[in-house]
Amino acid sequence: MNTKEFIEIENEYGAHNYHPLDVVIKEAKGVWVTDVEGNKFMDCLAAYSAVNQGHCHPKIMAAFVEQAKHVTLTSRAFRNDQLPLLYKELHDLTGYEMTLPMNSGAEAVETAVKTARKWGYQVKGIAKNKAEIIVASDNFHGRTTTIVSFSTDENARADFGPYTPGFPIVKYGDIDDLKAKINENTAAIMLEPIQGEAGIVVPPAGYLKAVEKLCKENNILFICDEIQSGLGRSGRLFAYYYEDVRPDIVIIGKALSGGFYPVSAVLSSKAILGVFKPGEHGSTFGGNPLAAAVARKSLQVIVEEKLVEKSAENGEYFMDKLRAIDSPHITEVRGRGLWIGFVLDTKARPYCENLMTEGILCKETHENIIRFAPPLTITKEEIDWAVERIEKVVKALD
Ligand code: IF1
Repeated sequence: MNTKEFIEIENEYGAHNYHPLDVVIKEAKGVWVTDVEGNKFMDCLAAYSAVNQGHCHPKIMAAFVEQAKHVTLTSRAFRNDQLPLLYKELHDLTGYEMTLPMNSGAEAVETAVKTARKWGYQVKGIAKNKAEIIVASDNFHGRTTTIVSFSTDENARADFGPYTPGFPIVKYGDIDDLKAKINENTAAIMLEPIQGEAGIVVPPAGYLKAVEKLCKENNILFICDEIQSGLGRSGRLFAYYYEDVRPDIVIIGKALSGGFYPVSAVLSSKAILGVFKPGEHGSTFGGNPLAAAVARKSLQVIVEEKLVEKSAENGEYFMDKLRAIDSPHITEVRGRGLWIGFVLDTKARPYCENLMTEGILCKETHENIIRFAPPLTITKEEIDWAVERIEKVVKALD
């Protein structure tokens, strides 16, 4: 079957909740993917940072296949021999005392929300059903009904009400707005330390530090959603490292599985995750041995292959080269690590379509921003290859 035939079937039988580029991928390895026609492309999206380790990483694949031969799912009614080791390794890597495992990112965000509310009632003493969790404008935390309730993006939110109450929204990066919205019912503030979907928006210097201080002063939990920004993408293990803060709760997902499987988790202290007693929260698949084995190997690959350091170094290299492209349509090149927002004064979609013709896959965010976020395994030579083509596409559209 060819590209056109696959697309026809997909359009006929699948819900149209996406508008993908018309490339039907059949194979992938490292930074490269191949479509059903045999065309090769560089992947500059990396499944929104889920494949930081590169596609089909051989070591993660081996762990996946090996574990699949033994046991894949026990449910949490019984124990398995992988989950305890994942817990320990996450503790050793991040310093957080405890982990609560889930599957999708949205489920982990929901878990953090439930944690903060329960903590608000049981530890802080907030009056019944009054707990508030402050979130930021232009946030992206997932797609459940509660999470879209506090989205400021009408596309993500419209016609999904009635909405879950209890989520005041503050302007991202504005510490005074946050100060004004804190009250005795505030249980937590939840932020992306760098906003992804908003267009790789880095907050003003000192913002996260000021948030942490306000949280400490007011007995409020500081929650960082590191689902997209974490595990090396930003050039640090976690993006919050840039301001030397220590969130009370960190949410991870995506690259936790190197793209093999949905694996997410909430990291926190014993005092905070201790609010959950048996039966109060869970998931059929969360913490299953296949997920745990894949996550263990995915973390090991990040450390062993120095992907965090590579992201920092090659991100600078990539960004410098992009900044050197001279075009009246480029308004800004920004980001951290291999997480780059290429801001245009015009629609980004035609650029993405032409980049695809040149052999580069990437995705616009909002109307006018292209994000470049390749697997962290990308080499300088591959970046040179990409920049040559990006420059060609930019010039052709000038
Ligand atoms: C889609 C965006 C990226 C996330 C953060 C939680 C989640 C995500 C910071 C939920 C998910 C994904 C979802 C995916 C596209 C993608 C995305 F454009 F929508 F915003 F990456 F930028 N927190 N982000 O970025 O995790 O439940 O999806 O596992 O919805 O199409 P999930």
